[in-house]
Amino acid sequence: MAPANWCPQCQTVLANEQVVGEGLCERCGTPVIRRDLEQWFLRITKYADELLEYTEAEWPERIKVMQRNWIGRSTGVDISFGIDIEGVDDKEIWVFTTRPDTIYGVTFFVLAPEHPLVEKLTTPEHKDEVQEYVERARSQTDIERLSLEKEKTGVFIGAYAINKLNGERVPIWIADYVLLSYGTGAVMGVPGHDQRDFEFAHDFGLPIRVVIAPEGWAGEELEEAYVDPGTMVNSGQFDGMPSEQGMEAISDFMEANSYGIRTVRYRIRDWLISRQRYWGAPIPIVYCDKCGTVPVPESDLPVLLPEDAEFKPTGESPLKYCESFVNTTCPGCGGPAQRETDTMDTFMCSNWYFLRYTSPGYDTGPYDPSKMAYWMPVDQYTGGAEHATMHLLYARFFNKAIRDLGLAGFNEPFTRLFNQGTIVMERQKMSKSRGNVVNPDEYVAKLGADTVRGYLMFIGPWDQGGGWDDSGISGISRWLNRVWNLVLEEQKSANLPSLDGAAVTELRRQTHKTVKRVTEDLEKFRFNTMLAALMEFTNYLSKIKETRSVAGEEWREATKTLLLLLAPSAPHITEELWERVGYTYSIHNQSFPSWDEAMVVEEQVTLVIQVNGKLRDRVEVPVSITETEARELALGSTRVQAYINDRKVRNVIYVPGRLVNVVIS
Ligand code: ANZ
Ligand code: ZN
Repeated sequence: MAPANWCPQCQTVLANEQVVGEGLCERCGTPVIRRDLEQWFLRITKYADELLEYTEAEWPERIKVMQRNWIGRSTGVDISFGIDIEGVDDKEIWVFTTRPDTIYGVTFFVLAPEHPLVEKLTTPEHKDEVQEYVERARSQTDIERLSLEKEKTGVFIGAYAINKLNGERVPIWIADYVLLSYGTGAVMGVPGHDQRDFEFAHDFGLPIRVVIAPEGWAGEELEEAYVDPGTMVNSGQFDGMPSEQGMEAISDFMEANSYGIRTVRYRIRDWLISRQRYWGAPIPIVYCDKCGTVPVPESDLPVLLPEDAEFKPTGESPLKYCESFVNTTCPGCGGPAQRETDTMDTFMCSNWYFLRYTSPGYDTGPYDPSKMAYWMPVDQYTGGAEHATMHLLYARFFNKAIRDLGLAGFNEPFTRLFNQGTIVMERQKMSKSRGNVVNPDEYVAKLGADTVRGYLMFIGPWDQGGGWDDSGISGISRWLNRVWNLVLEEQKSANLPSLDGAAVTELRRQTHKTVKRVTEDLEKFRFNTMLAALMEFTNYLSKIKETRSVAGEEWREATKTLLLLLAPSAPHITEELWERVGYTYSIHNQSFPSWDEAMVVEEQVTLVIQVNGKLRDRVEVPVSITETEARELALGSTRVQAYINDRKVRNVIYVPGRLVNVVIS
């Protein structure tokens, strides 16, 4: 953590005078935005590349895409342009481009209106117009400014830039579609091959030159920018090259002549964590007249918020005028000193709260390192997708930073991430203002917590959510009542045939199959299909209980398994049943049932394959084989093939689970 005094692009630490004013990084020419010295930043940019990799994190693709876009890595070239104006010391301006192959197509040059060079380069006769434009641009958001739909605006500042590749002089404009905060805050205008530049040139009558020819191009004018690869034209010694190759050749050429540097740029900026408000963890820094900016030593951590702060309607943080908090002694020299009164962004705490869960009572540090090593990383993290680029990215960064400080032995905080869906009401998000909020407490009071919980699991795939429906929840309630009766009720009829032979085998098979389905669904968070499997199993057992005597051990085993499988979903009712049936407390301390793979293999049947009604082959297939699979199997059989030879297949008749008859001419 540090006040931002490094270049956001090349990470070079800047000289102090550079930070105080607006300036350009001496090493890479990036504008260094003037920042309030009291703002604190975390250097997330240092981890940008590592954050693009998810080798140890099994995360949903769309979250990874959102994070990657947020980080916004682009490879390209920083190119130096000369400046043609008397009396200016800066003899060059740098641009960042991802398309060095288009360098011969530059017909103008654009600076962000706030670029530090604008004032120096604007010629006297353009001053007023430029100043007015800069004011207007400052009042817009980046999103407004970058919008493709927006009409292009801009003004010429009277100066010229020199393209060092061909010596051409091009006019320098300012326009709000160029942002100060990205790249070098400057763009080489290539209207032939960039749509924004195309529109700009079109609106202001600037020349549009084709330097990457589309296939079959015969010199005609373009109707819009041609942005794909092509053949280089109007590009001096590079003419005739495929543009992808030209990209490398031109980059090499510029690097060899020291006016281009291959570079990687990121959209992500360092994380500003300073907040001017009371809530949030205090930033543990002390300012001393003698020693300067001094970190609070570890032995004095944590710095706690004062409880006697007064809240006044001043718009300022109450910490600023809370003397008991502000005034302290310097950890360096023992003299009087003042505390930092900014607090940290609350995302700072959500970076690591789960580490504290591993040892909540530990009082000599944030967490017990051995407990942390045992429990972390988090195996399964569930949260909303709205946190994709804030909390979830910050937490990954924080983890990597503490790892590098030797405080964590793992690379990613959350091994597996799952985004839960939303429960909606009549296709609308529940909200107080719409008055469509379901209050779960009422349903818990009426139908029980297990029912509400079960219904939420059953309502739809966990990552998609679903629509709340009162008849759906009563379905769950009825099912749980049936489970209750199934396990406890006496059989109605006393003289039913006993459960034996094939029926027992089948019961065991169904039990093992259910264990397998439930276990696999549970691991994949497919709670809705898991409950469906348990419902099917309940139905199956109910039928047996109606037709067979269930006095035997096999039945007891089957219902015991049902309870164990249901326990995570309906913890209360299963605990109660567990006790009533006579097992020892508690059901939640039992091992989860396991299955025998041999018991779950599908039953096989023999499929007869005929050609024109005559038996030609037999194959063993699972009973669940589909018609398409059966047909393919029959037609693929080598024996059948021998009969078909080059004759035409006229028809394929399928009798489910029994035969396939191939009719040939
Ligand atoms: C010339 C050029 C020619 C460009 C061409 C593109 C196509 P990404 O991919 O997002 O990194 N650019 C650079 N700095 C900018 C700024 N501060 N504000 C607005 N636009 C900026 O975008 C890189 C491209 O965005 C750069 O490549 C530059 O336009 C523009 F046929 O340079 B290009
Ligand atoms: Zn001091």
